[in-house]
Amino acid sequence: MDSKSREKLKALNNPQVIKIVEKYVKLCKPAKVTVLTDSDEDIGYLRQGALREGEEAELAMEGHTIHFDGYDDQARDKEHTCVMLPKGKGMSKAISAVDKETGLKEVLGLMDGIMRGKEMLVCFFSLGPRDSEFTIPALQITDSLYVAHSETILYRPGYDEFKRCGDKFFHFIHSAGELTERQTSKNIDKRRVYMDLEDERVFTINNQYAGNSVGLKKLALRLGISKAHREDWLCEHMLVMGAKRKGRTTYFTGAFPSGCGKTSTAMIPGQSIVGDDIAYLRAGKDGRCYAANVEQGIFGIIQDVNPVDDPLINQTLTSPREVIFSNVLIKEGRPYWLGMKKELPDSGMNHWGSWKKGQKDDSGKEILPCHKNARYTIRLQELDNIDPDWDSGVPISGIIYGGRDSETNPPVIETFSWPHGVFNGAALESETTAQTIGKEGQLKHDPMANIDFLVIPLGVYINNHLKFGERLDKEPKIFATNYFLKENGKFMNEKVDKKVWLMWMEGRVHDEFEAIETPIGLIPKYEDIKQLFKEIFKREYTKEDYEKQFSIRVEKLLARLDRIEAIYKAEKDVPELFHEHIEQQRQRLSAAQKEHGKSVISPFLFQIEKT
Ligand code: OXD
Ligand code: MN
Repeated sequence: MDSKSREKLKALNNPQVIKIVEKYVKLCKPAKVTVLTDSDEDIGYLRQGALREGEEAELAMEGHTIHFDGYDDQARDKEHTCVMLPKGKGMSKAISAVDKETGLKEVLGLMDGIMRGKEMLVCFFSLGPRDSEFTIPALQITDSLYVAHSETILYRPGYDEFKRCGDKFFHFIHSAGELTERQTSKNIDKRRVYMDLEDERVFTINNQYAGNSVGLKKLALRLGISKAHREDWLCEHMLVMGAKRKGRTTYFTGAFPSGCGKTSTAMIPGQSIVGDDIAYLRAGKDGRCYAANVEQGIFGIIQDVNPVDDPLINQTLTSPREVIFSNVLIKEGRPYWLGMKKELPDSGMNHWGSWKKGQKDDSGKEILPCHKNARYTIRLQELDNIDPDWDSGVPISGIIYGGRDSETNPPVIETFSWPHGVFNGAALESETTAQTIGKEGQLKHDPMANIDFLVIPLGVYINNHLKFGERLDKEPKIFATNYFLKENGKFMNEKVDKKVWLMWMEGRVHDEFEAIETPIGLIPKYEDIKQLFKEIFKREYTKEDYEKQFSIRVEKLLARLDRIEAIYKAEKDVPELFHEHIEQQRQRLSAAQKEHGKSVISPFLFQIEKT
């Protein structure tokens, strides 16, 4: 460590930071240790370093760089991401866990000497707005210049927070491990992401894909869930946005599984974005729910970003500014991706290496020009639609739960109450996507779109949501959306239609639309939706469209309830209220089926809600 770095550490006057740094220098044995502050010079050092060492390369457009992860390191590795459980502690079936003693021994063993010949970077960030009730300082130690560079884009600088936080901070130790000549992680078989909730730290090694490596993202989300549980607030996989109608801004949060429309909801044209991925929710002194974006940037899926479907992001990614592209196709210094609505070149550099159309991988599978989980990394500040209050907690009026569901739920419903809304979120099912390793298109239970990140038992997590509502004087309304309903294999809605559902939800918050009461919740009236389609898109929305999309599919809904019930029956500590909601929903559905003598019931057969 040079004298400059030493000074920077000393100036923090934080013995716990020094202790941690010393510990991992000793264990990981880097050739050099560099400490970074929030200065432009230090931030520039990381970007320049990533280019110099080949973890990134410059592209033709100013400020744009490309980073590749290894061919087998393109998504979150659920299997090797584990909570280290102290003896005697239990965990839900869906959450991978390893005995703490065994896990620590294994991972610390793998970390011995893992940074040999490399530079260790010591960086300081703030999760959530700085110097606020939301702030969680985070110390990142990594040997990847790309990881550290990404974090300077995605997270608020936090060096000064460490002068006042004492030992209350999260810490993350990452190593990409040995690298190939392409600067990608070599020892994928030894990839591990191990979380220690008691000491609020995560070890992650032999990986580079940001969902595994960038400590402050999905790893901090997990530590946050555990901390929120202890302190009675909520840490959620949620966007935060301002919906704009009639000259007012109404804030919503929304939880959607990865790759299911979260970023595009936060980016609906004409609205404002606070955050697109992770939010902290707290009860304010005034009895309202406040949400803050944990991040200051977007690590977004690039597939299908094009001038029609995502005009704002498209414009941002095709003009000069700081952008890291990852795992796209590069030809003559230009990035190409799936769904960009441009013809892709037949060859170039991609996540495989030097690629040509028709190229097969070692297992004989044809390699796409660009990975489906290819990404871009940008600062929110680069967006014209950033909300003026993005850097503080905003009051939330609505919460949206949305899954990828081709055959069951209608495009939008309002739940009956906070507990009914929690029940809905807890029953969320969604088809799997390319954002985690494994098969796509499998229906999976994903409560609050947070199952991949839960580190507390499911029943406890659901109960925390119920209790949170009780602490509020004015709970947000809870809605459920489904953008992915299909008929004969074709989507029933256009991607942009989500704006209509949002405007309806906004209107409901302000008591401006009547709603129809169905067994599963309140749905819009045909006339209101027709009017919104006309106003927003000048498009005709027919009675047939409405009837197909908003029919109540009783049999499918009952089958879903059975699946959900079976999952929660196997869990401990599930609140009784949750089971009551399952039973009530079942009875309402069965009664409607009997009354109408059909298993698919037209929305026109239900009545307007009595107020
Ligand atoms: C993400 C994810 O990157 O959830 O946000 O995978
Ligand atoms: Mn996410």
